[in-house]
Amino acid sequence: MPYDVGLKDEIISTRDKRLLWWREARFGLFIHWGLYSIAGGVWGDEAVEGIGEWIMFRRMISVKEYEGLAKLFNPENFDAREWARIAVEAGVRYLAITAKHHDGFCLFDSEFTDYNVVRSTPFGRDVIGEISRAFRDAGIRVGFYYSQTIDWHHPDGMGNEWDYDPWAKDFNRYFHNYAVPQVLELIKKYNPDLLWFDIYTPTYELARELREHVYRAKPHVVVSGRIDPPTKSFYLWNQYALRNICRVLPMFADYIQLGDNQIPGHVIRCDWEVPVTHNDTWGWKSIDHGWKAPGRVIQLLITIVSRGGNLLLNVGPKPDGKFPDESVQMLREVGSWLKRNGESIYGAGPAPLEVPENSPYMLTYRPGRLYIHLLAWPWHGTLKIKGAARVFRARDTKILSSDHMLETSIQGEDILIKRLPLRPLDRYVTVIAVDVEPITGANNA
Ligand code: JFZ
Repeated sequence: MPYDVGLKDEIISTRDKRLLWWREARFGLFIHWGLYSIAGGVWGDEAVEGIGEWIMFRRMISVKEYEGLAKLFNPENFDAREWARIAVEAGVRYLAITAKHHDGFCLFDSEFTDYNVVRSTPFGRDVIGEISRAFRDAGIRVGFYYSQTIDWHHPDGMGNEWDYDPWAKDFNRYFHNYAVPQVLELIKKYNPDLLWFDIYTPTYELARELREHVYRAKPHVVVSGRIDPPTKSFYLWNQYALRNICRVLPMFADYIQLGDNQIPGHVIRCDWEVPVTHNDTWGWKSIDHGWKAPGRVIQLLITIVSRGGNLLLNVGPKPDGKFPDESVQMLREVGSWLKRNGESIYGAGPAPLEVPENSPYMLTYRPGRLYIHLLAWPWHGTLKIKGAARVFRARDTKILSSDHMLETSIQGEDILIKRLPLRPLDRYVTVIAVDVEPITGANNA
């Protein structure tokens, strides 16, 4: 069916306006919570390998048996306002929470299935509704993760061939009569700022149809990269293609979604985001203790923003509704660093300057100000920013979090930062802010 060229042009021409808040935000909170959180990576007293939310698939648990978890969903410690308070303290600017993951269980009161938190659990409360209100009241943009293709519960969804006969499946019926109506239901009921689709839409036509439905329902909702058809993955996993990814992606989305925990080794000068786990699973696993230290998360945030992207950092709440203590502590530390240095992250992006391999610093930039993030301390008191004098004239220079003024000078094509204190001023990453004037016509990015 020929597509509506006018609508395509309108969707693409309004993308920049839609992304204004998202480009400023830079740091989002991902939450994976559902029936898999009750299993916690264990089934039949046996630890199950891999990411926790895939337990139904890994053990090919029957729909009937897995549905039994719904009877156990009663998170007595769940408090959406507590989650929102932790998120504010962490300095996140937007949220993406699993409204429906691949297991098909809905954390919202859907009229299209009783397999949801309100109608099928002793808890009986509309989690997505409570979360949406609490986070919006806290000033955080609200987004929903929605699995539009894989659905191990629905007979026509993709991915469950152990309960259902693949010959009998009708995916188009699933997509048109269930997935798209549920997405529109989420928009109508909860008014999200972002829809985070996963893991792809099978064909160009279906991806285009879903994009058009969403745009018509709410033009300014931001749509993540995994609405795009599966060919998008070919570009993600080829290093040469990744360098040129802005030529082809996003297709129907508003920004590119890299692979899970995929940190590019170079700047990508268009809109992209990477989802990152705190440990090694998205959904809670009681046996996964591989927590990233706060300093590691801060360095990941700096790396991602310095290469042009957004960090979507995940928390997998426990079955009782509490965030893991390790996640609360990490988020508190990241938030305290952002309170001191957030100007170098929020609304910042890559500098018009290549950073040599293995540099002891990373750069972010906004017009008029260059931010130097020190990964290793220059103990001799002087720091060389390679090639910077080709691009900028340096003016006032200071330690961002303390206003401690520093001196600069030019050495060939480099800018030298001098009179650095004898030891790092920040327990994680000290940031230097350099007021700069671009040298017209110069850019060696
Ligand atoms: C998907 C989900 O299957 C997973 O459970 C989790 O929600 C994660 C955030 O998203 O996993 C993916 C999807 C896409 C890629 C990798 C893992 N990819 O494109 O490389």
